[in-house]
This record gives sequence, C-alpha cells and structure tokens, in this order.
Amino acid sequence: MENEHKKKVKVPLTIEQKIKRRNFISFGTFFALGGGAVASWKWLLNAPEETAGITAGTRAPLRRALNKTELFFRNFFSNNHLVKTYPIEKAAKTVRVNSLIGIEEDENFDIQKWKLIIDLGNGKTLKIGLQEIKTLPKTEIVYDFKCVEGWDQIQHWAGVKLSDFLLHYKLHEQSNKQYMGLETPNEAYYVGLEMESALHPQTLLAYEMNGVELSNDHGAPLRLIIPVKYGIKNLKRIGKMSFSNSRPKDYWAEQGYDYYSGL
Ligand SMILES: Nc1nc2c(c(=O)[nH]1)N[C@H]1C(S)=C(S)[C@@H](COP(=O)(O)O)O[C@H]1N2
Ligand SMILES: [Mo]
Repeated sequence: MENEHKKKVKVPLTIEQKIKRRNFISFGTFFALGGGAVASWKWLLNAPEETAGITAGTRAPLRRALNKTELFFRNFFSNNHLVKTYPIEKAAKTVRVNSLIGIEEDENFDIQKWKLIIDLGNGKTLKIGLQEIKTLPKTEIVYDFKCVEGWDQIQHWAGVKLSDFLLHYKLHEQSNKQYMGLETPNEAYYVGLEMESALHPQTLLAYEMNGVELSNDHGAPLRLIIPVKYGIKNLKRIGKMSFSNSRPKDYWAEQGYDYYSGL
C-alpha cells in the first residue's frame, strides 16, 4: 500500500540525508507489517535524545526518552492503519473546492514572498521557502478525500511527507510535543492536530494536485493533506506551524465540531 506512493528525489541528497533516509527506510521495512512507519520514525527521532541523556549522565532526559518509547509502541498498535489508496486514473479531474476561509479575504497575500514559518517554541522561528521544500523527497497519494458536509472525492496530491519534513529540519524536540498547530498567513483559519496524526505516513505538506502546482483555491502554495482526518483539518495555504502540549485553537472545534475529526 505504502509502495503505491511514488517517491521522486529531485535533487541529490547530502550524505547525511542519505544515511538518515536509509536508516529510516530500513527500520520502516523492519516494521512493515502494520504500517510501522510512525513508530520507526519516532524511534529514530528519539534515538539521539536517549544517547545524549546517557553521555551527559543525566537521568531525566533518558527517562523522558524511555517514556516516549513506551508511547510509540502504544501508538504503533492504535494508530497504524493506512487509508485506502487508488490508482491515479481514478482521481477526479475537476476537484471540488470547498470553503476558502483565510484565502479569499486575504487580499494582501503575496505568493512570491511566502515562506512557511515554523515557530520553534523558544522564541525563535524558521522560515522556509517553497523551492527548498520541493528539494525534499516527493510523495504522492490518491485517496478518497472526505468532507464532514457529506461529500467525498478521489483526489491526487503530492508533496513532502510531514514526518520527512520534520526529520529533515531536525525538529525533534518540537515533534515530541503532543500537538501541532497550523494557521493561514492571515490567521483566519487554523487547526490543531495530535502529533500522531501529523506524523502518520500518509500526511503530506502538499504543493501539487493532479501533477500541477496548487491553485489558490486549493491552498497555494502549500497545504496540509491529512487522509486520516476529515477535510476540515486539511488546512489550505499554511502560513505558520507551531507545537504544543495543549490543544492548539481549532476553527471548526470552536464552532462545535469534533476536535479530533478523525476517520
Ligand atoms: N484555509 C482554509 N483551509 C481549509 C478550509 C478553509 O475554509 N480555509 N476548508 C476546509 C474544508 S471544510 C475542506 S472540506 C477542505 C476542502 O479542500 P478543497 O477546497 O481543496 O477541496 O479544505 C479545508 N481547508
Ligand atoms: Mo469540509
């Protein structure tokens, strides 16, 4: 199932990236029966932290790492399903556009100046342009997108796996938080996600639909595609990403929809 998502490496990776990727893939293979990619990724993510704890001789970080490991294995059994995927020919040619909060009313938005802002949580931010994001391994998915309003459509998206992205930018500490928050550049639309769903192997930061770059209506230049959730969580035009241990604000949860909105 996972194999159906074609990966294309557009730009040669550095040695460090290659090693990381190889470790990631081999450990992923080890856990292949059960979609262990989340568990393996988290394992990799935490390995350095545990080592640091040992070498520094401090027990607290080590204990924290062990607790996290325990958490991964719980998640491994509870959150290991993959959403059904389809052949590319099944994907809709005319893709439905739903609501445009944070997009249509943002007249000041300048796509040329856009950068993804990562709130590192220590008062610092990271700003990443689209061209840089496009150099990361590309993953495609064709699946049945479902909106809570009662429609669904088989759609074809491509981008970088959110887990690959976090790993590449060494956002280890941030990814150990319980939640990820995303919002549009004008902060009008925002969602909160449990980290397990954000790290799900089918969750993408998408910049293409049907093989071409995203239109504004579908969230240009970069949107979230999170197949384990209803459409409302698939935030279009991401401006900022943040991390926390408390639930980030969520536009539709504020209107009474289920915060989790999982499938
Ligand atoms: N910025 C933003 N993202 C959004 C929305 C929105 O209004 N604004 N609507 C959500 C809802 S309810 C759905 S069903 C999907 C629809 O995505 P589409 O318009 O690309 O089909 O986007 C989600 N992401
Ligand atoms: Mo929706």
